Amino acid sequence: MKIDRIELLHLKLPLVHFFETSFGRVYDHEVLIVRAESGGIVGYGEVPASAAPRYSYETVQTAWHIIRDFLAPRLKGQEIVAPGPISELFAFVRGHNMAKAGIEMAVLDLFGKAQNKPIWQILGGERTEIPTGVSLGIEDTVPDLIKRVEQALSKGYQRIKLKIKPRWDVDVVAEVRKKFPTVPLSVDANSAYTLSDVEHLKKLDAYDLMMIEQPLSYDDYVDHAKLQAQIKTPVCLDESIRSYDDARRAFELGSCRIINIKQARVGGPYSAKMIHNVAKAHKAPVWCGGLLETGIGRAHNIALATLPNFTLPGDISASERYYAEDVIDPPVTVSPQGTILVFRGAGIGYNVLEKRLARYSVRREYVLS
Ligand code: OSB
Ligand code: MG
Repeated sequence: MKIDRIELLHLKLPLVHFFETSFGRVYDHEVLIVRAESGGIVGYGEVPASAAPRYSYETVQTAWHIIRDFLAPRLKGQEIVAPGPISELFAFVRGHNMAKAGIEMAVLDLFGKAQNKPIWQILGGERTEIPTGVSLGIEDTVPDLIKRVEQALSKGYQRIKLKIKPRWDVDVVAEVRKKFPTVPLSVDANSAYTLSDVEHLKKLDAYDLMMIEQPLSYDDYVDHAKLQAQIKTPVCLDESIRSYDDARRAFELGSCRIINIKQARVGGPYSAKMIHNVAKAHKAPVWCGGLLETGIGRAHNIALATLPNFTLPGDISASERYYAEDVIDPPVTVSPQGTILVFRGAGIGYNVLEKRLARYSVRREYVLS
């Protein structure tokens, strides 16, 4: 298969509710949609990079630059013989995993549609229904947060993840745990702490948390290993794991017991699958994280989460939690049991609403034609 054209769309979508992490509050989200065409078929991928380099150094602007000036030209005239990692093709660009992932997702969708198969089957997934949870941001008050937890539980979500930061952590978790004694609960610090906080973080061990996600620096393995040795709560790494080798290093050092896999962060669905495999070899469970994706990235995440070692509920929530109008039809919904039924259709299995892409686009351009 040859890629005839690639169009990039920069979308800006208002969130139904602001989202606050240890690095700040956002009211809308910016992403790139990669629209790749081959022989009249259209494949879609997503770069959920956001406007500012907070979670990652990548932004929608850096991804635009990297795709337009380096990655897309590399695809010109290139025969892609099978769905799979296109990482070798892009290895000449260091880093910029989100930009690479957006293209790999679009190519996978193209192959799925060409072969009339859902992308999860091409990836080797097995699940027809995936368990799911929700990630709840920092609120102005604890009662506000408790209300959000109640809402999420009434929708069926199987586990609640709370964003924490210094001064919004142990006391907040204590109150939530008191109100919901048996709910599967986890916390995510997005690198808000250092090893000097060990004594404070140890207090979280009292609340039966499934895990603490990325408590320390975004590029660290050594301090996380020291922390894991001193706390009972399993450490889960998110930001620190960008590749198969990162995952291997983390397991060798004892830096974590769980990995949050985001295909955008690790360079695409096939790198994500390799990390899934190395975790499985270490008998460590994984789950599928999210970056506030539109329905396009969300569909790719659902596909990834059908792989067998995605045994923990992920951060793949219903479209309505993020956006009043998603760009896919039907929107992603969550069952009262807290599961998402895996799509049956070819490729990403959802119809992409081109009119909505147009409505939310602030810029679009053919980067390969
Ligand atoms: O650390 O998992 C994270 C959102 C934006 C940036 C980082 C993270 C998150 C989430 C939300 O936790 C996941 C989602 O619901 O898409
Ligand atoms: Mg995280």
